[in-house]
Amino acid sequence: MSDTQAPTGRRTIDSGRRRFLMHAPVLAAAVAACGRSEVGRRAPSADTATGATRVHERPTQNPDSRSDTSLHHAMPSSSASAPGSTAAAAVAFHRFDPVLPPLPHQRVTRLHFTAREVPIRVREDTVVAAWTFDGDMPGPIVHVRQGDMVEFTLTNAGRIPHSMDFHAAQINPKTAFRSALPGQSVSFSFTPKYAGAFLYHCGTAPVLMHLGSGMFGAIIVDPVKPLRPATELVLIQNEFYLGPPENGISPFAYTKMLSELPDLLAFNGRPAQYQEAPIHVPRGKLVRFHVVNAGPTHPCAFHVVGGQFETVYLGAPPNSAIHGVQTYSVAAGGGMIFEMRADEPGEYVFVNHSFGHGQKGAIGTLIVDE
Ligand SMILES: [Cu+2]
Repeated sequence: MSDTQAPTGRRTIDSGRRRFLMHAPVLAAAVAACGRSEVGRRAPSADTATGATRVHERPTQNPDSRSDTSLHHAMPSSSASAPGSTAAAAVAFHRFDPVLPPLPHQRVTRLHFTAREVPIRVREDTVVAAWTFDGDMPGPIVHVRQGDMVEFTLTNAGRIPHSMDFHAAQINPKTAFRSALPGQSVSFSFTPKYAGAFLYHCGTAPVLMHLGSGMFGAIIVDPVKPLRPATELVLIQNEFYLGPPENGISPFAYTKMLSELPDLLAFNGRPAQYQEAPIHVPRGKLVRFHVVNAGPTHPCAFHVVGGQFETVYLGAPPNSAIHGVQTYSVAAGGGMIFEMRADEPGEYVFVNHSFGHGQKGAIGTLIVDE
């Protein structure tokens, strides 16, 4: 992240560049599908000096966001692959830190994310061709305060269009959530009106493909009056739909996404990573889970074995709280806040209690220390 601001402005589609991209067959299909609405729905004008086809920005339109409601998109069977020369063996595993970062001191948070397509090792034997914000899946955890301003810029360093959709924003999506073409940037600002745990994701068509390929993360919005002190964790569930590996790297598979039978699930992008390396919390102290479900399709029935939730905030805290809860389902595209404490030390497994999905990786261990 940085506070660099990139300008937005007129977008140019260079037909020569597009022809060049078409030489990579898998990528070409993704480019064609993702860029189709960009080209087909805007009136291009010929630039007689360069021969390029220029498309003028129309800030009141965002054809890409139609994918949220449209039903039919011709898509390739797999996503754009990572570069063929990238050896899967060189991609190292790293655990995703689940700890909520501290609130910034300033009242304006400036974020600059970069959209990139990179391979990520999600477990010892699996490297995926991810589409990412800032090179990881999930993207950076954002922590802000209700009523404070967020100034956001997305720069697209990828090879196909990408965009950003913050569920913490109330804003005209046709302008703010429009796609940035490769090499270009989009900027917008918003002020979160409600506290809560919110999803962010790429909204470029088809959203299923972009969200399902790794372009998601969480923005945690604190209420104006802080909640009780707690150990605060962020868990973002997602599903994996993978095609056969190419050069040891598994592409995401759009047709599998449509079939809704995931190969794997995970909290924070790596199946069962917190069983391999558990999360430690102190005995008798409050633990607050910010559970966000990136989906793209299935709910997350969040449960802690051996625990009960003192409080679950169904909507913006501190209101809409329910108490004494065993399991509560977080919808795809949703987020909820769960609070518990354990008085006995031990190993408490947290899980998606839709157990087929827990078994596929939506599971981890909380160790309550002496
Ligand atoms: Cu995208």
